[in-house]
Amino acid sequence: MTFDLFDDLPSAPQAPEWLEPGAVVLRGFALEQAAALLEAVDAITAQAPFRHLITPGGKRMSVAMTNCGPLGWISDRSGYRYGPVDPDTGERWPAMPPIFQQLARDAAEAAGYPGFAPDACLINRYAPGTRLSLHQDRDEGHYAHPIVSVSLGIPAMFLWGGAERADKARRVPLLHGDVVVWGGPARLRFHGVLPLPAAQHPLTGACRINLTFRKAG
Ligand code: MD3
Ligand code: FE
Repeated sequence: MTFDLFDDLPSAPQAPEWLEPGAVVLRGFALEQAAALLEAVDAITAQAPFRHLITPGGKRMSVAMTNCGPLGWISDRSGYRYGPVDPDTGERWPAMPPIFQQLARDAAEAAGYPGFAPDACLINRYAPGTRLSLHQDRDEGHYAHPIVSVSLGIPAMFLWGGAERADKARRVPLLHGDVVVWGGPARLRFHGVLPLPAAQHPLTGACRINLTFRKAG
């Protein structure tokens, strides 16, 4: 097990941690590929830059987002949806790199969902102070497929709620290299991210990148 100056925490793959049936944290699952994943993010954002989307209610999201793969998640005054084209460039979203597809497939399989073939990868960028308020992911056609999320860079405190917005939420720290798989009964849980504390990571600087893989089409 190795420790570093930045977080004093183990940086090695761990045994699966089940949050509840259908939701499992695979600590360190993406550590080995982290640098390659971040290089691929740089190539994607050169084609489809990070942007702050506007919610249907007219608010600017504090998380900066972009996408890769056949479908991308977008929000504007007319609503939330998935679409094949980046509204900022008029071009299709960049292709999903093979290392993304393989990691999503491997993580889903490790959580009991073999054969996961996502068609959408939302890339979220958090700076210190960025938050994501409690919400459900309900814009995908297929709740039968899991969602795979990959955390890179500085740590975040994830909020894991219940079936109702008012249900008490648990706090789950998500660190560089952690992968979470959400499926079955956990798929429609309310969830969010607390405002990020200031921190530095050697690979990302003062930022957190989260990849979420979905079957949206
Ligand atoms: C639980 N992103 O993009 S990833 C999102 O850290 C989103 O960027 C957060 O919530 C982030 O929609 C959390 C973990 C996650 C993703 C999807 C879920 C948790 C989930 C879907 C259902 C339940
Ligand atoms: Fe979400």
